[in-house]
Amino acid sequence: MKRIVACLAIAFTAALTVSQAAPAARSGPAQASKAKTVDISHFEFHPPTLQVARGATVVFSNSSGTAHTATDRGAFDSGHIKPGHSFSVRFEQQGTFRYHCKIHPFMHGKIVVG
Ligand SMILES: [Cu+2]
Repeated sequence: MKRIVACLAIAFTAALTVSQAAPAARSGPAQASKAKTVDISHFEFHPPTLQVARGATVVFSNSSGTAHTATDRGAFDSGHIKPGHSFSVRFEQQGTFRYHCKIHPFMHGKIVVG
């Protein structure tokens, strides 16, 4: 089963790297690099606020029946994530990333990288 990851959006800043569940090749201080998932359903991001460790990959998984985006202007933009598809972003810098869906601007979420 081939997993299609929508990686159309290229990271716009050096802070983020778009990847497909890339295993951390780097050694060094134990940095959590597990993938955490934001589920997109019912026109909401679940959970609306997700806390992750620096270096973590967040997978935006669209389990709804319509396309959505996960967009943080200036940081990352998934482009349209079709139903059943997902998009991954690796967060390599601390901070709070507020994102929304460009198709449904009332959809908001937040990734807190600590
Ligand atoms: Cu949407």
